[in-house]
Amino acid sequence: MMLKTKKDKKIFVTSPLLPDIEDVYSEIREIFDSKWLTNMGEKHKSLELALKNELKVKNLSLFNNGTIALVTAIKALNLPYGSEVITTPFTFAATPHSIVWNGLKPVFCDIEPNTMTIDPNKIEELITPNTSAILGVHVYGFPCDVEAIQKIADKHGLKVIYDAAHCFSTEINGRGIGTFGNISAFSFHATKLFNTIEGGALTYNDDSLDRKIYNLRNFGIRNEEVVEEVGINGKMNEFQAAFGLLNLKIYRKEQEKRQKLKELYDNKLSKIKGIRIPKIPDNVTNSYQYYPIIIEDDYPISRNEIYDRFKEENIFTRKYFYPACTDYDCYKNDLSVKLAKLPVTNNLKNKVLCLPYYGSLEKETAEYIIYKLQNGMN
Ligand code: T4K
Repeated sequence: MMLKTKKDKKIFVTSPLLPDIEDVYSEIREIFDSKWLTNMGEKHKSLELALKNELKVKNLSLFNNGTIALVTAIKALNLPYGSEVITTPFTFAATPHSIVWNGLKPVFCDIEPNTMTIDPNKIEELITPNTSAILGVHVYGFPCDVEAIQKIADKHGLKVIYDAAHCFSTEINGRGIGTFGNISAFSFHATKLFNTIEGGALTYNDDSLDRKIYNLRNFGIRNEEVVEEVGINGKMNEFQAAFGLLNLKIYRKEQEKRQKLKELYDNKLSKIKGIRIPKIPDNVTNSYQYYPIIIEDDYPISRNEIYDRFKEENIFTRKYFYPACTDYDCYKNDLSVKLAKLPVTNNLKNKVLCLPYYGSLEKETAEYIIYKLQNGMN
């Protein structure tokens, strides 16, 4: 089997969801007419309201990107300076970096083998008198065990933050994913299912966090004469918000296409010896953000060899999340990182491969990817 397009076209792990360009022009025209480009304008207000409903959350604050949102979430909880935050090493760099940017210490906990999220059974042994919070990541859109984590947090008086970058629109038993824990941070980066080019949001149930988060996002400025807090500039601009309003109208269609692609991949790939497909729990709606597969030891070649062979054919799969955060130069020499027991992470980081996964991926390309995997990449 040959892929017709393989020589002249690069196939990436994702392709951004783009609204109709004519609709974008008309949004830009409105922004030009209004001469209001940023600082919580009309588009910003509309998107905040629309997303609050879409994500079924009580409070939502937009941000200029997911990382600044996460940094601000941690800051808003007033955790004691230098305290420890238990988190996962199986995530994007932004997660532990946000902890460190707050003057706190990430303590890495191993993950659960199916959902690849922080393993609640391994959290308690890491709690010390210096622990202040747990930061879980709903990685690839698989939710953390939110109930078990909340129980541990309540027992030990800890705050809970969720990095929800991968699970736009996910619900657990009909409840918006952004309503669990104290605060959740979403990313609306171009590579995310729902994107505002760059962007993000915080969601939270506690109304009293509203003023704090508003301040932290806007230099701490309350009005022309009052600066209440040492805030940062986390504001989303009107162009980003307009892009989001348009993508909000079309992301469900994109999810439907990805659902079909998932069915195609699932049907064929689940029958291949040596390939495991992690399963999303039945009570959870899928965000359709990533399509990770696990290359087990009984597959004829390794995950890295598969990655290299696809690359030779202009198909760029991704090894999210290899290296694990505990392998980064900036973390690996810390004594607690050296001593951390992370067998599941260290196994899975060498086995996960994210396949191209987006609505406009041609069926022929998906079938070619399947065919190659069925034939040991020969
Ligand atoms: N927490 C978690 C768990 C996250 O995964 C992320 C971000 C964050 C927090 C932080 O949120 P943000 O501050 O980013 O809002 C990408 C994204 O840049 C990053 O947002 C994302 N996670 C991460 C998992 O993936 P890279 O280094 O893989 O990006 P890059 O440039 O290699 O893009 C991946 C592929 O996407 C490319 O091969 C081609 C395609 N692509 C990319 C862009 C930017 C396009 O087709 N068009 C584009 O415009 O990090």
